[in-house]
Amino acid sequence: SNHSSNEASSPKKVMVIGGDGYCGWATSLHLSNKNYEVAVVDNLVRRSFDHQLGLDSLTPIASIHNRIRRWKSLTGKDIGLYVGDICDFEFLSEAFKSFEPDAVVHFGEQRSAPYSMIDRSRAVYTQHNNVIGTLNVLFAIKEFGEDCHLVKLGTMGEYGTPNIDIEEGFITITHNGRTDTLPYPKQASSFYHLSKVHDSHNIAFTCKAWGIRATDLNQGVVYGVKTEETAMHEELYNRLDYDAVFGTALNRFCVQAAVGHPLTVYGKGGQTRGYLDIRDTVQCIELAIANPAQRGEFRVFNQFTEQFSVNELAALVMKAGKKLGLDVRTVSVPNPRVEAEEHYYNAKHTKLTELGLEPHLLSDSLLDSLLNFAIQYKDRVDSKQIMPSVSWRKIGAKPKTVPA
Ligand code: NAD
Ligand code: USQ
Repeated sequence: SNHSSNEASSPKKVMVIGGDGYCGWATSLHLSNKNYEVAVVDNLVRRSFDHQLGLDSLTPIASIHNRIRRWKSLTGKDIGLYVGDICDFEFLSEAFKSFEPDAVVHFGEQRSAPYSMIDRSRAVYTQHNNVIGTLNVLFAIKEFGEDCHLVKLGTMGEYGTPNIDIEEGFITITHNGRTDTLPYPKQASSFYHLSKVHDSHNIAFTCKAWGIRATDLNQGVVYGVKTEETAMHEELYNRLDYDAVFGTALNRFCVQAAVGHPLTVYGKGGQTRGYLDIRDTVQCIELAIANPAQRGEFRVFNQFTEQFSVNELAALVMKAGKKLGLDVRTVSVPNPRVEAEEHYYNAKHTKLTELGLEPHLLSDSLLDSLLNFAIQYKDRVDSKQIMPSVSWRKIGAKPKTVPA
């Protein structure tokens, strides 16, 4: 088949691995809405982590089958579905040969840092699932679709918090009178974040060795729940995690504010990260697909729109909560992680803007709507899931079989 990127007649086929997850579901609908031909590949393991740990999304979510049926009935558009594990190469090969993607967006990993730090078996699972899954995707592209563009979700956490500016993937260094542009140093701080570093190395190598075309998206922390497409119907609603294992900072703070739980600032709260609205996640993926990397090119984009410290986020949520009549307080929780709590942070993020990203910046109105959403569903909140229980220092080889 013809994979040329400027073919106007037939729509581009995009395989979304991890398409049942938080970022992946929103992206699948967005691309389908934009007339890409979409197929979701997912083994639904994220839903089984909920069962394993006794967690649930704030929002009730429909099964992947009902999600796809509802989308078809509302828009007339088909989304393909391949349920299976990408660590199973035979399954992945069949999906590749049957769908023949022009681009693969790979979200399908274990993405929680705390989950990867529960015990040895979760650490090993995370690195096996993520590293082997990505290797299999690279082999599938080489075997079945050499021209296919890999759009891989990485993380800003690959860089850690160095005391110099963070560049987009590469840094030019002059050493002993010679100059080279080299991969930016990686200092990840969980077995999860490290899995992304290992992925980046494997992808960079196969771009060089086999001529794979790849974009590594070093995404910051995502917040928000609604996109244009997921808001169309309750059965299209996205998941929203607020628990201490899968919930991320700003989403957690909004849910905490809604139920009157003090905002859980870990340690000193000076931890600064890049953040973006989920509506910008879907936009960034679309931009990366529409402007593919060249054959043999390993491209790195830093995918976030603004940086905030945890204290700044807490202050913003307190202020927005006050407007809605909520009494929001903050509590300093002993930091369960090992990370710098006061540090320099200045990360470049210009490449996606140059491709046309129009960011939805964090504003009062967004916070109002996220808070109102959390208030609407607050009866579903299990307050026992809010305080952190996974310790970076106490992780051991002994399996944790009982939820903490
Ligand atoms: P998620 O857990 O909600 O979704 C991941 C999906 O991948 C799940 O549906 C899961 O079932 C599936 N999956 C996992 N392993 C698989 C396998 N071996 N085979 C098939 N499917 C598999 O996570 P998310 O929040 O949507 O994150 C998606 C990606 O974006 C991840 O790679 C994550 O590291 C990255 N990311 C997320 C954030 C964030 O704030 N959520 C920030 C930066 C980067
Ligand atoms: N934090 C708090 N209180 C909380 C939750 C978090 O102070 O209640 C702090 C953490 O200690 C950390 C920061 O907030 O310093 C961010 O933590 P997070 O849980 O929001 O995000 P993180 O663990 O980094 O992971 C999330 C996603 C992951 C993605 C990453 C992007 O789960 O998949 O890779 O964001 S980044 O942070 O840029 O590496």
